[in-house]
This record gives sequence, C-alpha cells and structure tokens, in this order.
Amino acid sequence: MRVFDIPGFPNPLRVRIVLAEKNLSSQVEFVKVDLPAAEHKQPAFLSINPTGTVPVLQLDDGTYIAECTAITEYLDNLDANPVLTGRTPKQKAIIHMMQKRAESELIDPVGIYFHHATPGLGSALQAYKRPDWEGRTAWGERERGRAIAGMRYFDGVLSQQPYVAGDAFSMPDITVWAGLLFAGFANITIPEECEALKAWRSRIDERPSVKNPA
Ligand SMILES: N[C@@H](CCC(=O)N[C@@H](CS)C(=O)NCC(=O)O)C(=O)O
Repeated sequence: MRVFDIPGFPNPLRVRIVLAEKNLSSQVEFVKVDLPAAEHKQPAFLSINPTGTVPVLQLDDGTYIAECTAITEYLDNLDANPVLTGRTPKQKAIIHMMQKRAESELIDPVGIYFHHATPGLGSALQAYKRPDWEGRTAWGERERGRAIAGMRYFDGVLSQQPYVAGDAFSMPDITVWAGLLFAGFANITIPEECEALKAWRSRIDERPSVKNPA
C-alpha cells in the first residue's frame, strides 16, 4: 500500500496514527505531496483525488481511497478485528455520529479558519484556495468561533465518559486530537475552563500510536 501525504500535518496524522494502532506501519510506503507548493491542486494529483486533499491511500490493486474516515474504515477492517470503527450496530452508529461531529464541529471549522482567515500555507496555495486573497474573511473568522464551540461540546462529552464515543478509544478520538493539533497551528487555544478536554488530550498524547505514528 502507498499513502500520499505530508508528514506532521493534522489529517495525514489521523491515518498515520491508525496505521500505528493497527501495526501496519511497515506495510506502507509514503509518497510526499508538497502542499505549500500546491502540488495537490495540479492535474496529476487531482486525477487520484479530485477533492485535492491529502491523505490518499493507494491499494496494491491500484485503487485510490481518499478521506480519513474511509481510509480508517478500510485499515481497521483488514484484519477482521475493527477496534477503531466499532463491531456492533450500536457501536458503529455512535462512532459514526461522533466522527461526523468531530469533523463538522471541530477539524473542518479549524481548517476553514486557517485557510480563509490567516495566510494559511502561503501564497502558492492561496492562489488556488483563495485567488481573491486580501486578508481575513468574515466566513473564516466565524469558523474560529464554531471551532471553539466544538471544543466546548467535546469538553462536555469528555466530562461524562473517558473517550469521545464512550468507554473505548476509537476513530473520533483521533479526529478530535488532530482537530486540537490543527487548532494549535492556527493559534486557536482551548478555552481555560475545558478541563475534561485538556485532561483527555494529555492522556491521548501518551498513547504509543500518537507518540510514534507511522
Ligand atoms: N476531509 C478530508 C480532509 C483532508 C484535508 O483537509 N487535508 C489537508 C491536510 S491536513 C489538506 O490536504 N489541505 C490542503 C488543502 O486544503 O488545500 C479527509 O478526511 O481526508
């Protein structure tokens, strides 16, 4: 298998953590995509992922799978022992629900703020994402508030249970963790009073897969 990504970036890390959780790191070859140079907006990359984002997983038969959720589902089920995406109908449904919230209420708003209210990854990429770039947009600014509201939501969840989808670590924990990492890059800080979220993050920071992703 091959993974097209760039090391250290939040969404690529989601898949690299999954690879480490599933002991698959040695089975993957990484192909670096130069995001600041907008390589992912050129025809060659768009032909493998029309959305123009990383990561993308390439299977040995040539199939390309984009979107961290889909890649995680695939990797988690390879050994018929899905520990990150649920086994029972109820587990699967709750994980899916929290996964959607982790994206729509946290990591996606952070990404919009980063690319539409800050210089993001620089002018080469802004030429594709925001050809009219002049500075901050009201839309981008508003997403900052949505990301902070998302942090407060997950703080409430984590004050009631040890992990985002319940009693066990699963895919949405990885997504919320990556959302907080991305928020740090964008200078969005976790509100002081979100003690449960901060304590959870400290615990997740210590997981072997997070300390040593693929
Ligand atoms: N929903 C996508 C998000 C992927 C994403 O936004 N990746 C970032 C890297 S952290 C990216 O490619 N950004 C470049 C861009 O948006 O132009 C997924 O789950 O894979």
